[in-house]
Amino acid sequence: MLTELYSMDVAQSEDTEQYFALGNLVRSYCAKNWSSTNRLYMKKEKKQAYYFSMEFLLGRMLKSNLLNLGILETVRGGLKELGIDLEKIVQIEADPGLGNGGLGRLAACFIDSMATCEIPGHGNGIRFKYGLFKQKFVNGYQVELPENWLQNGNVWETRRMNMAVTVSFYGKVWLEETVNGYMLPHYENTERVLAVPYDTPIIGYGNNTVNTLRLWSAELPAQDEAMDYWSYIQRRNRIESISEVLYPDDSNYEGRLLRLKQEYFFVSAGIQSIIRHYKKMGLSINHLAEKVAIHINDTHPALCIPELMRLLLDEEHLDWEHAWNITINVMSYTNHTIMSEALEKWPIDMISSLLPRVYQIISEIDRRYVEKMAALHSTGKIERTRIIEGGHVKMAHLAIIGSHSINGVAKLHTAILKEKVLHDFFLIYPSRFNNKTNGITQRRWLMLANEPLRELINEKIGNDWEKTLTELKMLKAFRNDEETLKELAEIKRINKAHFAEYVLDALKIEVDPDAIFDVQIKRLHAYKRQLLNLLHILKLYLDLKEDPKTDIHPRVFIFGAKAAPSYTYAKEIIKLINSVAELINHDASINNKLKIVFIENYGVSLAEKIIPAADVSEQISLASKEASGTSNMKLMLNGAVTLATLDGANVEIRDRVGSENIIIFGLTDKEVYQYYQDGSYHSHDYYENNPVLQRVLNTLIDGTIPDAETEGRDIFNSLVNYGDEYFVLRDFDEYVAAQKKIDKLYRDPLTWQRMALINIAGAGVFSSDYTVLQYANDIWDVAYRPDAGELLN
Ligand code: Z15
Repeated sequence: MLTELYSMDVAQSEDTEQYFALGNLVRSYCAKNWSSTNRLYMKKEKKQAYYFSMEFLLGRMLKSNLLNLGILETVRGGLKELGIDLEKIVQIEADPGLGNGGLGRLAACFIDSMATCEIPGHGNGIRFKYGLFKQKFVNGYQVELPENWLQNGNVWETRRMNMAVTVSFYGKVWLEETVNGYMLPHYENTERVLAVPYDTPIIGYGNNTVNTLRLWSAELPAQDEAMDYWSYIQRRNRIESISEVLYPDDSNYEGRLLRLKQEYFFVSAGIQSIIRHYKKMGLSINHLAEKVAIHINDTHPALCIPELMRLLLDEEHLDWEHAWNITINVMSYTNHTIMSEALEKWPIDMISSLLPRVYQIISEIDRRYVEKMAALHSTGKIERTRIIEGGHVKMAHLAIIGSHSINGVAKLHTAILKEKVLHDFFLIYPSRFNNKTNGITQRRWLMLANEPLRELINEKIGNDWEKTLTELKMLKAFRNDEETLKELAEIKRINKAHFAEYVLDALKIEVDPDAIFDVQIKRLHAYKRQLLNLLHILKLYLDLKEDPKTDIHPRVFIFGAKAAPSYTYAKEIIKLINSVAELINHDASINNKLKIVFIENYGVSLAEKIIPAADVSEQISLASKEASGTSNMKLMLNGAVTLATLDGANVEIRDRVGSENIIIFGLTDKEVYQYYQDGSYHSHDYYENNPVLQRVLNTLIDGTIPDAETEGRDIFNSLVNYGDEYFVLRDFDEYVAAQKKIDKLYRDPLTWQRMALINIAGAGVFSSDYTVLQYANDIWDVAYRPDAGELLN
């Protein structure tokens, strides 16, 4: 292979060539199964599920492909004989960061699990030229750099020019009656964009299934090349900008025109290609819903609904009622947040000028909704739930009205949707609402990221868990087996030492593998309360300054977090954490009892290093605000003990491991809603009445923390004087007490390792295999691996 590609042999080759040679080899190795999977789906006319998502946060694929193909060890051994270290060459691959955080990583876990569970299910999204920005710290401030992940090419993708479709924007549209009585649109002056698909094989684990992730790239259509040279260059740039860059906002809506273009671009391209494929099978469009399910991942692809309507009406000439029926049966929608700032609403002007025909259809959906509901519900409820309201198109309302299923991502989250955030809709469409608790793939997050743990588990209980993660419960039998608990401790110690090496190398910070590794890795957002973590660190610092003999077990606080570039407050928190790190890490009198490690550029590849080394998993969002969380699941699966509020999937983690094996603190969702109702939270009182907290907060403004005056002042004000929106001060005391408990538990190694073991044993239900099987069964009505069905009982 090396010879074919680069006319050189192994001895001459470098890592990069070796990586691409191996990548090409793997791709051709799975090519047969890829086409046979497609042929099988075609021949059997199997119903297909398409997961539409703005983001797919895949992570590197070489090792995961080798694992899923069952050739990881063979290849590792073969390379070793050639004197090549597999670990070294996998690092060459660019980490495709085509997502922001949880939502994008969930999509990546889902496509892995769909292939493994033999679900005919594919991803549809955008091939961004630039992924999520690369984060650097300069003087402690976040600086964003472009992530040019395609620079050295991408071995996994195949460009399929023959499957390109055209997507149209702008222009004028009017309806005219045709001879056979249809009202059909005429367009004038539209801007046409060529959508070119790049397909990536998604390889199932231990089977012959290879599904497809189809990512669209925007290009200038060929006929436009004939125009004036400079207009041509200009137009080409305009068009190519559509798939240029991923918007870096997580759970925060920014109403940019280019973002709306992106949304329509991959929706229209995806649906056109689905219909084209469907018709190739020679089936009537009337039966579309029997063969196609489309899933809308958050509201970003909600234009799927009017776009499918458009194609059914304008291209297939169905009547409205019939088209609407099909559309509802095809579409389903997942809600990922209750935070109001994340809810997408596009100004009417923007949608109607960019997408005139789609806007006509949205208005008609809205008109019919209001008309139909008038007889059944109060005007108040109808006004609150209609799609077009206050000069905007509300995308969540569109998604709900146009789908047969609406799900939340954890039990608590779904309950809050039904009872609070979407209560009106729940009264209107009770049977559409359901829960699908998130999950993670054990392939990437245990088998690949933590090989020593994988081996230990296999030694103890065999490897059935690799396909059926709930089998991990067998580990409980070892809860009092000292030898197993010691082995578990030894593995954790090895992983920590390994990570410590990385920290020393990358950040020049020395950390002790015998310290507690306390990890908070997730996007920087006020509701996730990295500040609560920081205030506790400051308290420990003050305790140690006052009395250097303060008896605490050494701790390394590990943070990984990117802030949206426009999110000033989040960026101030990053700077503050870095300044506190400066203060503490260089204070000799702290005597290495405290260290802060803020990892730069946190993403999938770094998560794979950090998670196996974690002792404590910080899941401390304000109750009701984190829809699910998924790092909580990855960390528990790797034997970390969770320190958590009763939020998102933390509640289900507690139910699995029992209250003795998780540390819970803080307000409940009910209490938070009670505070909202009676308006009785006054954060200033906590500052006034709690001397410890007051002393800690004063460090933000009294010069204790170097080089963070502005940030310290702003953050102090937000907490003390401007209401403390996320109840940080309210939960402070309980958090400190919970941390004390952690310290005490950790000092009793057997107790701690028993907790770790029970967490691993209880993580089985959080496999995304199980999650996608439930989607397949309850929502999409598509087939799955016959023996996987038992997971559903
Ligand atoms: C995102 O990553 C999530 C929600 C959003 O609305 C957006 Cl725009 C991005 C996250 C949730 O915050 C997290 O709790 C959840 O686990 C994840 O989606 C996957 O459902």
